[in-house]
Amino acid sequence: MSTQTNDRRTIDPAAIEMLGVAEAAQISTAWDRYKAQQPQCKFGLTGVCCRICIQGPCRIIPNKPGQDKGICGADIFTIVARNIVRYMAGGASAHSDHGREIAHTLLSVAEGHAPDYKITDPVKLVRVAKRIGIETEGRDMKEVAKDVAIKALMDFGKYDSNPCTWLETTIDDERKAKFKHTTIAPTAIDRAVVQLLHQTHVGTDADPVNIIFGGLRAALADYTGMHLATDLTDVLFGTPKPVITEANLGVLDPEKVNIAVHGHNPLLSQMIVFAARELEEEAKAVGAKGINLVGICCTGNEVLMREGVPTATNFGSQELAIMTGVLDTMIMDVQCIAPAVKDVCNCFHTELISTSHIAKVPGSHHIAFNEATAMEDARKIIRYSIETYKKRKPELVRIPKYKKQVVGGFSFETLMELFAKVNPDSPISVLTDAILAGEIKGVCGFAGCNNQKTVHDNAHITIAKELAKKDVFMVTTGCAAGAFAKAGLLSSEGVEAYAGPGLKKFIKRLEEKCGLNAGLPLIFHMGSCVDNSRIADLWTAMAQNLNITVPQLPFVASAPEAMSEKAISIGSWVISMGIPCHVGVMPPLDGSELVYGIATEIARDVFGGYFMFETDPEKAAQKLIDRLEKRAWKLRVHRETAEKYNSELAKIYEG
Ligand code: BF8
Ligand code: SF4
Repeated sequence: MSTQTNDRRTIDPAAIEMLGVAEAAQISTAWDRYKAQQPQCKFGLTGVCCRICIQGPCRIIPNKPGQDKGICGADIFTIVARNIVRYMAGGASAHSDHGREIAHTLLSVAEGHAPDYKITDPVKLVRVAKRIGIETEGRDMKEVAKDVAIKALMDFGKYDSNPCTWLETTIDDERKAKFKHTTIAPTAIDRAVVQLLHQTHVGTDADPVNIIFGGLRAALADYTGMHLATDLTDVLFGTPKPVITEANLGVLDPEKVNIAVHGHNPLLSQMIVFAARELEEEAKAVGAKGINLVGICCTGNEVLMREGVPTATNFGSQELAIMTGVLDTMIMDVQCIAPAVKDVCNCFHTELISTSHIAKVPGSHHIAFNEATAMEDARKIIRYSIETYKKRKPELVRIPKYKKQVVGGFSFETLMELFAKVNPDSPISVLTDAILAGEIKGVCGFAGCNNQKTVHDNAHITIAKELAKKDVFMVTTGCAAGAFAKAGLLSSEGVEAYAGPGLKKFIKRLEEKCGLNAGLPLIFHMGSCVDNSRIADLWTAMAQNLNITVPQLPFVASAPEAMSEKAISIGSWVISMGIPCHVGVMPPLDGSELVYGIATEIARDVFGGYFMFETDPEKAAQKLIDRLEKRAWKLRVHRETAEKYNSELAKIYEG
C-alpha cells in the first residue's frame, strides 16, 4: 500500500508517469519505502555501529566517556574501517563469482561439456592467451581456451605468492611496483576475500590503515575477477561492436510477448536471446506479433552491447517496468534484483522467473539454468513466457511513450578501431593528442547505480551535461549507462544538445570516418559493471601512450548514484589505480575523521587516486573538471619543459 503521495524523486519521464500509476493503484515502490525508513539510524549512516560479534551491536558516541569504544575496546576508527572494507569483500565476491562462472563455462566448452556455447571470438582468445603467457602458435583453439580458462580459475585459488595473472598482465609497471610496495596485490581472489573477513573478525586487526589496505587487496581482487569476466565473456559471445538500439519503457511492445532479462550474468541472458529468436513462431501461434526482449541492469547491458537488445530501465525504476502491464516475464539471474519486484508482479499477470540456485525470491517460479543444458533451459523460459502472455490483462496495460535512441557497443577494441580510422598508426593518440592540444579536457568514466538517497538519474545527467559543456570525453558502464541511455545522451542527440565546441569537434571528426548508420553518442557505452575493466584498459593505454603514470593522466571517475557493495569495491580499486573518483552518496565512513581522511587525502599521497564525496551534482561536476584541468595543465607544462630542455627529469612529477 502506498503510504503517501509520491513526490516524484526522479527525472526520468517514464518513471514519473509510472509513479502516478503506482500511486493510483496504491502499489508500494522503493520511493515509498525509502520515505518510510526515514529517519535512518545515524550510527549506521556514519559507520559507527559495530555488529561484528554478538556482544554488539556497539554504537559509538565519540568523546562520551564509556561509550567512545565498543565492548571489546574497539575504537571508532577500527569500527568504521572494518565496516567499510566488508562492503569491499561483498563486492569482490559478487563480481568475481560471476567471473568464475564464465571461466568454468569456457573450460566446459574446451572440454566438450557445454554444447550450446562456443568460442565466438578466437581473435580475442589469442590476444588474451598471449597476454597471460599461453602458447597459441599452431594450437587448436579449444586447447588454448582450456589453458586460458584454467589460468583464470587459478587466479581464484592459486597458492603461490605471485600477484593474480589478470591483475599483473593488465596494469603498467609503475602500478605493479606500487601494489607490490604497498602489499595490496592479491595472490588469489578467494584468499583476498577470506583473509579480509579474517582480518576484520573480532579481536584480529584493530589498525585502521592496515584494515583499509586489506580492503584494497580485496578491491584489486574485484578488479581481477571482473577483468577476467570481461575477457572470457568476449571470447564466448564476441567482443562488442557498435550497435544501434533504444532505451526506456517505450521499448515495450503491446503486441509482442515482452520478456525482461534482469541481473548480471550473460551466460543466461545471451542464451535467452538465441532461444527468443528461435521460438518467434511459437509466440505468433498464440496471437502475439513476436517476442520482444528487453534488458534491465547489467545483464541488460551485456545483451545491449553484443546484440542490440533495448534497455527498459535501470536499477532504480525496475519495479515500474512491471506496472506497464505488458511485461510477461521478468527473468532474474543474480545481483541487484529488488525482492519487491515479486510484490509488484502479484498485482499484474507478470511472472518472476528465478534461475540461479543462489538467487531465489519467495513466490517466484524457478527454472534452474545449467550450462550443460543451457538452450533447453532457455527454451523452457521462453515457452513459459509465451504461456504467461496469454494471461495478460488488457485493462491494466499502460506503456509510457518515452524512448530514446542508443548507440552503444564500445568495447575497448571497438574504440581503438574507431580511433584507428583517424590515426591508423597510433589509434590511442587520437584521444591523447586531443587532450594535449586542449581540444578536450580529459576523460571521465561514469559507473554505478541508482540510490534512493538521490533523485533518480538526476546526478548522472546533471554531472554529464556539465562535463560535456566543458569538453570532457565520457565513457560509461552499468546503471549510469542506463540513465544516460534513457536521457538521450548515448546518441548524437546528446552531442547536438550538450557538447562543448571542443568535444563536438572531436566526436564529429570520428563520426565522419566511422561509417555507422547513426551519429556517434555524447557518451560511449562500454558495458556492464564488470566491464569497468574496459575503462581501466583505456586509462592504462592512454598513460602508456603519453609515457606517464596513471596518476598523472587527466582521467577521473564518477559514481554519482552509487548504491551497492560492488560500487564501493570498484571505487576502491579505481583510486588504487591512481584515478580521482567522485561518489555522489556519502558512504558510512564519516564517523571517523581518520578513515575519512585516509579515503580522501592519504590515498592521494600513497596511490595518486582518492575519493571525492560530493552529494551536490553541480559542485561534483566542478570538482571533476578542476581535477582534469589541473592534471591536463601539468601534463602540458611538463611536456613542454621536457622538450625545451631535452630533460627526462621534467617528466617526473606528481599528478
Ligand atoms: O552491477 S550499476 S545497481 S545493476 S551494482 Fe547494480 Fe549498481 Fe546497477 Fe550492475 Ni553495477
Ligand atoms: Fe562490539 Fe567489539 Fe563485538 Fe564490535 S567486535 S560488536 S565493537 S564487542
